[in-house]
Amino acid sequence: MNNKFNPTRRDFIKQTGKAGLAAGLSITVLPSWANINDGYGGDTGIAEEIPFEQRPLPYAYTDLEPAIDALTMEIHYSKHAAAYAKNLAEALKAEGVDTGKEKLTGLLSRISKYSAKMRNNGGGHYNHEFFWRSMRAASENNGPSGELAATIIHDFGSVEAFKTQFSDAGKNRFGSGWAWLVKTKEGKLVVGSTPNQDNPLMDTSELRGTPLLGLDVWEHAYYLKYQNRRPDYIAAWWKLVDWEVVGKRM
Ligand code: MN3
Repeated sequence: MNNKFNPTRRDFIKQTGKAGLAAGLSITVLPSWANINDGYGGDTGIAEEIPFEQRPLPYAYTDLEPAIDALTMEIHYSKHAAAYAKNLAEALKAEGVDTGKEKLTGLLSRISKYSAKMRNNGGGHYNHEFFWRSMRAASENNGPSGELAATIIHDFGSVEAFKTQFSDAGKNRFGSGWAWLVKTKEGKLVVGSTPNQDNPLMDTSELRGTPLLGLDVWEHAYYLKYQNRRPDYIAAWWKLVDWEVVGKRM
């Protein structure tokens, strides 16, 4: 197994701990990848910026068990997601995108001007990098807090009502796609879904806004363990959501 792509949690903490010391902090609340306010998602507002290359996972393949099994994580990350990153690199080169100047969120906000290959793989790469960092090892009593919880309750009625709506968006997405929680231009939280590897940053998408949480409901994300039982995968996945990251994104 390649260490570069399968960091242990200890390595991860060691790295981010160093970054925290370099920044004059005793400990980092969020690791360095969570520099979430340096990108501009076109007319959708400020969205989490993501590099054009695949980053190491912030946890080991085994860390999300039992909700997501290690083999699914390994194949999902090292085969499926790696292919999106590779194909995106090809499309960027073929279509003359200067990745020194362009940002992924900006490119996605003007995706209608690019090829289907750019759309599928630019979206695929962004969505997976976003997804990996929306999760952490499962914990009990996991839920939103603070301003995020208050806004969810304001916009959906309750946290449970929000989770039901989000789960339904994932269950009801026909074929392959994603369920999302987004913040609209007007500052309202909205749940929806996108087909294939589209996302709410794309100018081609019906659902527009700043993504706060995304769930991969492609069969490759759950089939080994859950087969056709997408609802069971979604129910188990809630235990993995890193609400701290979701709150920072808001
Ligand atoms: Mn996937």
